Amino acid sequence: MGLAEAALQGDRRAMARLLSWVENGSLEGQQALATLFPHTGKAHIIGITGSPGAGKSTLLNQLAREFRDRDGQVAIVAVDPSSPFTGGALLGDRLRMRDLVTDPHIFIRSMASRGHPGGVAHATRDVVTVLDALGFPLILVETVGAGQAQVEVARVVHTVVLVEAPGMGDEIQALKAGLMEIADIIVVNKADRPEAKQTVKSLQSLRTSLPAGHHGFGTGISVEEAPVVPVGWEVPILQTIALENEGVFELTNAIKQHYDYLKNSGRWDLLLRQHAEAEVEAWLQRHFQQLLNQKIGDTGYKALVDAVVRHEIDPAKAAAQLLEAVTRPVSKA
Ligand SMILES: Nc1nc2c(ncn2[C@@H]2O[C@H](COP(=O)(O)OP(=O)(O)O)[C@@H](O)[C@H]2O)c(=O)[nH]1
Ligand SMILES: [Mg+2]
Repeated sequence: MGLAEAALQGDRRAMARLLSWVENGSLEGQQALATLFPHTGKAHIIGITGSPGAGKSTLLNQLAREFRDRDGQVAIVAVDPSSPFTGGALLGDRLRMRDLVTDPHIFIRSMASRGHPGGVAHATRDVVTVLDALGFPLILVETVGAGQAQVEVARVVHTVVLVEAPGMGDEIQALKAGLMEIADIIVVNKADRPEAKQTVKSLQSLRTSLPAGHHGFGTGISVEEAPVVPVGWEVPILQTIALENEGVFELTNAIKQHYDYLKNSGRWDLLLRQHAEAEVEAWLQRHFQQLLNQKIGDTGYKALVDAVVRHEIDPAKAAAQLLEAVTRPVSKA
């Protein structure tokens, strides 16, 4: 029996090894992904994003317990290298996570953000695919909300929860990073702080300043694919005190409501199509990159770019040459 089959039958050791393969983008991992693919498509995948220190991990810790009680099983994928799940956090935080780590109904995976040739987003997608195939009804993905790689998370998940902390001016950063555009639910955590009210207010005004129907269109989705139905989802702004488990139940409700909205409005199918396209595109790029490495190599590639820099060859012709070299049949020596 292969590792994928063993994992499908609930073998945790097999699961962990399988995830390592997949995370490293190894050939075995690719084969396992192919075996598992027919079993995917059932999980609700939720992204938890926001600046470092906003309280994402603490919130996730509480959310996971809540969802475990509702849905039986939860998987957590931490892409944040400083996550307490990876041991990179303060002792107090680590202690809070400890019972979670030993909970048989909660599976935690920390991503080593190096190693995968397709980058973090691709690695995360592959890991999520495995967890989906293994039957986790809910998969929570924690990412630090900075940079393009993080905005790419939107291509992996169905529901994006943006976590903000009061008094950090984060809302402006989130807007700049394009996170406001992709958020389905906004959470102001650390609502025990007096500045929380002000943060909620400024988020409300930022939300209304976004163009109507913006939603989900910050992720490279073409306009033709816009749903026929009205947008119909007003991004809620919730408050939580993750440390005291306050507002967490309401957040799980909002997440469930967003899931129902996706299903009932037809946006779910649209999302699946967008994800499928993004995945095919990512694989295409990876295959192409591999061929490029095999047939031209780094030096050959650089030489061609140098020629463009010297204006000896135009960029379009350089690209055409690369394509030709890559598709040329291997000559017999
Ligand atoms: N006052 C307060 N502190 C919190 C709250 N939630 C988390 N924290 C603290 O904020 C710090 C950062 O939390 P963490 O979950 O690691 O944030 P992350 O970097 O976004 O994952 C930790 O020391 C937490 O104990 C909260 O609701 N109120
Ligand atoms: Mg964290």
